[in-house]
Amino acid sequence: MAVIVPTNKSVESLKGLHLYHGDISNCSMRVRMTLSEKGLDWTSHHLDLKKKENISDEYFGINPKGLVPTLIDNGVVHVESNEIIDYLDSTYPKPSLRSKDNEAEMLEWLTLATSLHVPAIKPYVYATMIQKKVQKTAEEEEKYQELQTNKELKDFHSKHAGSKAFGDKDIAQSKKILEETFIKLDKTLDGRTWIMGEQFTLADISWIPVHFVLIGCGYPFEQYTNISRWANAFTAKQCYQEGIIKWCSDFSKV
Ligand SMILES: N[C@@H](CCC(=O)N[C@@H](CS)C(=O)NCC(=O)O)C(=O)O
Repeated sequence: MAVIVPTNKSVESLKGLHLYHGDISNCSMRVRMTLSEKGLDWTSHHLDLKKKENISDEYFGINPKGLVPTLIDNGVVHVESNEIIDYLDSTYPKPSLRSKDNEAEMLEWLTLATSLHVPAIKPYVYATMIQKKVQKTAEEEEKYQELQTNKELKDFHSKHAGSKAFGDKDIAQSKKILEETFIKLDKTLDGRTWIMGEQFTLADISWIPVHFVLIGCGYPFEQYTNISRWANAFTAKQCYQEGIIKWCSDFSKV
């Protein structure tokens, strides 16, 4: 459980569920979907990543990496989207989104989504789509350098700072990792409605935002027939409409 003791003490007095999140953020999407699926009331604190609203003393005092989402549950600060959805499911168990047959395998899908975020998902999205849209001004860059202490994120963002840009090498590396992952996901979904079988679980909630964002970036999912069928099944789900579409109707237009 990724619980943070915030330096921004103002959030410790918040009552109920509060979510700091971004409309276009795939990590925020999975938390919004989980809240929706469970019918939980929550207060929205929306941060526009394109306006760099996450780069502030106030927000780094809540989330030390300056990333969205952050969930506050009665003053307790939770970070890391896949840990947040696991926490929500344990704390608010109805309806259960935990695999009855194989919880360990379900949690492996969550861990995989977390571990591929910086090496594969984030670079693909930046390189193909958003690096220019989230380009920092000199002032924002200076503030980011002052606030950010995480080396992996500093290195990641230095690749598109100023006149620099992610290039073919970054895309090729991402594509290689994503291909291996989607071959595995497509095989898993063969003959199954959802990732864990007939039961809709946190594994589906963790991965559909990745699909939504990557397809918006032009990722060629047509070759993966089981993934495409699985993704189509989400359009009828309320949690998909409320967690993703309500906030970001089409990632290709962000
Ligand atoms: N491992 C983190 C990753 C969070 C993350 O990278 N969030 C992105 C949006 S999906 C973000 O805040 N980007 C802004 C930045 O990198 O400064 C999680 O799952 O919560």
